[in-house]
Amino acid sequence: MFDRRDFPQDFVFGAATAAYQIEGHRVGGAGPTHWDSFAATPGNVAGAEDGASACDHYHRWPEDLDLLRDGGFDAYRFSTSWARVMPDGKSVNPEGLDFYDRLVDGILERGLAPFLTLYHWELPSVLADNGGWTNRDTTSRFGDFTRLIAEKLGDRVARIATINEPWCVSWLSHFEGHHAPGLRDIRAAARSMHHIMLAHAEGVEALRAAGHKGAGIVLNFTDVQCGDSEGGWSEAAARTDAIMNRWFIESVARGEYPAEALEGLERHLPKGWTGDMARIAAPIDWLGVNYYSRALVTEAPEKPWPSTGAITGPLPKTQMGWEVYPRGLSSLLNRMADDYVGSLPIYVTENGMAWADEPCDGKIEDTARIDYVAAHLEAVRRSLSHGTNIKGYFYWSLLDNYEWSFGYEKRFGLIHVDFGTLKRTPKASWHRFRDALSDGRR
Ligand code: IFM
Repeated sequence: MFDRRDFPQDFVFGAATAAYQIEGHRVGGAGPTHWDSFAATPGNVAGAEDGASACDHYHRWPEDLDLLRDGGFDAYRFSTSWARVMPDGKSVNPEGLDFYDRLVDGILERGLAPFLTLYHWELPSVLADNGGWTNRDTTSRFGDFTRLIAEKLGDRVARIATINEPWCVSWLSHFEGHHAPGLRDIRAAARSMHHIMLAHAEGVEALRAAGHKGAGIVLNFTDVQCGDSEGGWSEAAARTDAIMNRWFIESVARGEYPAEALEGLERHLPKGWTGDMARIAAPIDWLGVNYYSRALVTEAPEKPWPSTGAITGPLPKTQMGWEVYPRGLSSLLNRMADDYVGSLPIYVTENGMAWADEPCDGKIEDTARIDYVAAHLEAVRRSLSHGTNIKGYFYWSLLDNYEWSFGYEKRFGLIHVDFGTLKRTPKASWHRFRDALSDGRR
């Protein structure tokens, strides 16, 4: 079982959310996003559900922040919706900006540290109409958005991440078609993979220009393994690792894209891309690591590049069908430090599991989640003993919420949300965190 006292004094425990997944997008003058139209297209999202009402955090944020504070947490990771703040991608919606202003004050008033993510996927529709992340101009617009947020909130938010999970924004959304805009096109994928990293560069530059000293990025990593031979490595695994993991960390840490990914993507990249790499590799102040599971990859020579397939592993799975594999977290954290970022502070910015939680006599006994967290925190401890400079752990997610193309069925929260009444009920895992964090509070 986990306990705050088993971690360094300054180790931060938090929980994470994202704007579109919890706020309720139809209120407060927010503009349409590419997720609204993606969800309205039959077959894309379970039940064609969207983020229009979500958890109504827009109105209920004081109650949600109270639950975070009462759970003994130190920090809150949230995101700012671009389409709420700049509904047409250009002009400012003062109501949207004020919402985040009050939210940040509310976080601070409760003694929590705000960790802000600028882009967690709700691209304003007008920018999507112009090609979204396949269009270089979107990266400059992202710079404008960053400047606005930095100016309004930068004085009170010590850590600001530019992009959440660029692999999901680009490959998953433009090659695999699982997320908005739902494309399955290798050229669009390659361009968006480069432009999302360039947007990160624009974001860091805007933060620096505003004098901000806590710029970071949140990357999602999967422990890629060879599915054809246990414990082995293969070219298919190397290609997948290059596309899922190395593309993003190597561009930030070294200003390079891996050869195993360029072999299929280079011919589709925008002209002059190499000229952007030094900007992408500008120093950052911290790295966010999101981790959920491993991937078992097979060779699939019958398919076009990257000619890979996947197999389902034998380990116990979460409601998402993802294997529970805590060992992958320690090896990825150590890999980040050993191969890429050295002693740069690393935060586990997301880790958590979905489970089909339903209240029984007013209680939710999510012991599987408690075990999941304990095993992953143990993995973090192993990395700390290895010498990796991990400064915090954020559970995903504070609340059950809109799980993108899965709609509202997959429940990741420490707090159950009844999507009919919007009633919040803390699960046993929230109580477990409270016991672990409140004792020995600094
Ligand atoms: O819900 C998502 C989140 O928006 C980004 N990281 C993964 C989570 C679970 O799928």
